[in-house]
Amino acid sequence: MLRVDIITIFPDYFREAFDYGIIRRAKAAGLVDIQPHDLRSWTSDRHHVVDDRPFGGGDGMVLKPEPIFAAVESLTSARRREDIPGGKRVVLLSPQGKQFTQSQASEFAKCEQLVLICGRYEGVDERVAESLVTDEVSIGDYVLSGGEPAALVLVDAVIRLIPGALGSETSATTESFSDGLLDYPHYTRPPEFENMRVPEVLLTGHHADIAKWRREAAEEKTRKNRPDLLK
Ligand code: 6GU
Repeated sequence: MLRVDIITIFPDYFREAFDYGIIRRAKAAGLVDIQPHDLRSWTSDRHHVVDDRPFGGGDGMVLKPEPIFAAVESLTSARRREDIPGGKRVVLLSPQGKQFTQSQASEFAKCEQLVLICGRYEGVDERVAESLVTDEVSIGDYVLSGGEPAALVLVDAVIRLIPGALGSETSATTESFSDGLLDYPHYTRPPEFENMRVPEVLLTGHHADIAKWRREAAEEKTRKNRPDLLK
C-alpha cells in the first residue's frame, strides 16, 4: 500500500480529483491511500498565516518554513532529510525542481509513503529545499501558479505504475517512454472515415508486419514531435 500525503493551502482543489479511472480503482483495491492536508492546520497563530514577505525585498509572498516543517514531522516523524527512512520521499513541487521523468515515477511507485509539498509560484522558504525534502521536482518548463496541478500529474503517473493498478498488465510497459520512443499510432473502426483510411497493414492480421509498421511509425512520430528523445 502506497500512502500519499499532499500538503497544500488548497485541500479542496483535490476533492474529486482522485475519484476517476485508474486512481479510483487503485484506491478501491487498497493499493493507495491519498490524503490532502491543509497547511494552515500546522500554524499556531490566531490567523493561520502560512506566508510572509521575502527578505531582501521583491514581489509576492513566500511560504514560511515553520508550518511546512511541522507538517512533514507530523506525517513522517522526521524533521530533517537525513532522518527520512529509505522507503519514504518528501517531494517539493516547484518550477525550480529537477524535471519529473518516467524513471522517477517508477522509483516513487516502489515507495511506502510520498509526502508532496505544493509550493506557490512566488516561492517557498529555501530551507525546505535545503534541509527537509528528499526531492525537488518540476513537471516541465512552464510556470504554474501553484504546485497543486503538478501534484495531480505526479500522483497519476506514479499510481498507474503500482502493480495491479492497470487493467491489462502489459499496457504500462508497452507505452511511450518505456523504450525511449513515443507510442505508435492507434486506430479503431471505421476503416474509412471522411476519406481518411486506416493504414492497410493494420487490417491484414499479419502480426509480424504490424509489429514492424508500429516500430517504424513510433520512430517517425518521435522524429517529428520529440527529436530530442532520439539523441
Ligand atoms: Cl511543480 N510548480 C509550479 N508552480 N510550476 C511548475 C511546476 C511546479 N512544474 C512546472 N511548472
